[in-house]
Amino acid sequence: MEKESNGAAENGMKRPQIKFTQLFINGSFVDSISGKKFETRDPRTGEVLVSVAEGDKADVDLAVAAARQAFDHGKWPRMSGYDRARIMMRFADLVEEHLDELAELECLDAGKLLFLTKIIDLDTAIRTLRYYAGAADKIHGETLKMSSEMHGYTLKEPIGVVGHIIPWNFPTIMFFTKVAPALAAGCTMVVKPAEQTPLTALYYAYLAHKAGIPEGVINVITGFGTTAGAAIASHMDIDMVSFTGSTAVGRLIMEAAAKSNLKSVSLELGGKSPLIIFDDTDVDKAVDIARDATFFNKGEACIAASRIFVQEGIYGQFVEKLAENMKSWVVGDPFDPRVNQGPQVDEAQYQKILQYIEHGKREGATLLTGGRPCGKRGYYIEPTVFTDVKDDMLIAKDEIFGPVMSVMKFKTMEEAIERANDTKYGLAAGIVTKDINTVNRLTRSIRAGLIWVNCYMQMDVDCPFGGFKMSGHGKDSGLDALYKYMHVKSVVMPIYNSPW
Ligand code: TXE
Repeated sequence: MEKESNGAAENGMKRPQIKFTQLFINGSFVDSISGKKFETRDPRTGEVLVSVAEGDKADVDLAVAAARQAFDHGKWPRMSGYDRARIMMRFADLVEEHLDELAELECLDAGKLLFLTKIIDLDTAIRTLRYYAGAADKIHGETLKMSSEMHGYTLKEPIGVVGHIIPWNFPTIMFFTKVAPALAAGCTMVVKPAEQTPLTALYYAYLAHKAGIPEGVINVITGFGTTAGAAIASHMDIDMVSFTGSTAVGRLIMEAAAKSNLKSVSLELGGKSPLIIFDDTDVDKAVDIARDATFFNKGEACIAASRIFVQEGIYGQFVEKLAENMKSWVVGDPFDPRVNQGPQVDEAQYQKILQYIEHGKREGATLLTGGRPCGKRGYYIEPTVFTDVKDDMLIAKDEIFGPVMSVMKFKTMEEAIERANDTKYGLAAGIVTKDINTVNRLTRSIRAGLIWVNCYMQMDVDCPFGGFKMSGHGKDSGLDALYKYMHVKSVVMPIYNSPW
């Protein structure tokens, strides 16, 4: 592993201008009612970037009132799908026009690699808007034959005011994955970005307004989970909460929904996804797949493959090649195109990951690479690979959410299936093999919402995304996500004029 980190970081300190730091409510940027602000930091240095308005319950109330008014009496839900689509297309064009600046802002706030943020995160944002714009005028129900005297039809209607609570690992993708289908459905919304990464969401609110999305349809409240987030989850005037984050907070959100107005809840939570590599595979390719599946986005991905099961026939070779491969992995300034891995998002995540690494060492796993913080400042961690990991070790059970890989050995397919499923999570899984029978058996036996075969992390806008078990329920992306923001209403009438 090479360390570019702080030499490059110190010389090339990029700082895009930060234009928006206030809450966005009812079409305007405003300070929080309390006047409070919080700091967001540059993960490369830990230094404060800027102070942002700290919204809490009172601001959420204002934002919900605006969204409620826009839903109950405004144009957006009543507009034709075609007109909504045209505005969403303009929104996508504006994001495209500002792509470079937005990507820089995202990297500055989240420590993500700049070149990947442009071609993955921003590209996904634009395509997500265009995909759901394309769906906005194709929403229709069904005709029901019913009995001989009655017939009917269903109407698909927007669910109402939606609260989107999103995390910090993919701030842009999460924003559009939640907002775009809800817009297409005709909903209005309040978005709460994560406190670690509030900046791009405010910029998107500005662009949405500029594109012609009416006042009150998108409101953005920056602030903390226990105040602003909790106020959204328990709000009596919000019809649905769509949440991505930790399993612990997902549970709190369901609880708050149950105790308030029984709002609908969609949860995309944590994971501990297995990648199963069979003997019959090309070991070099398997190493590449495993490396990217674990270390992409510095391991801050809910779908990261954090349990790598390798069949015993190639285990030794795999471990050897992986150690060799990791020597060219570069940690450093995410603005530098030669870098593979930037800093973790904040001090809390950085400390959490380092604690897990220490746990792994104490539990007796073999440290193959990494295992330490790196760089003179900022939240950089060496890409860490543990081998000879046992299923009952903490590093094999908990979601670490950092650049830490656990490699385990297995003998048979049956054993691999059982061990892969032996987790409370069920978000994603990967299989690497040349045998189609193995593929068919495993894709049907593994309990996870998304299974990759001979690849990993490949996604597209039309691919439903969401987990089983304690990884949550409800899908983001694809048409499933559009329908989750809609109610089905049934209308029934007599076929012939009734006699009375
Ligand atoms: O998550 P939180 P954190 C996992 C990952 C990570 C861990 C902790 O393992 O290390 O969670 O990260 C808002 N009511 N994931 O603490 O707290 C919060 O403000 C309402 C996996 O950052 O779940 C933020 O906007 N909202 C995950 C969002 O929830 C609350 C991505 C996520 O924060 C709230 C992120 C409350 N009581 C973390 N408390 C994934 N699935 O990709 C917090 N929030």
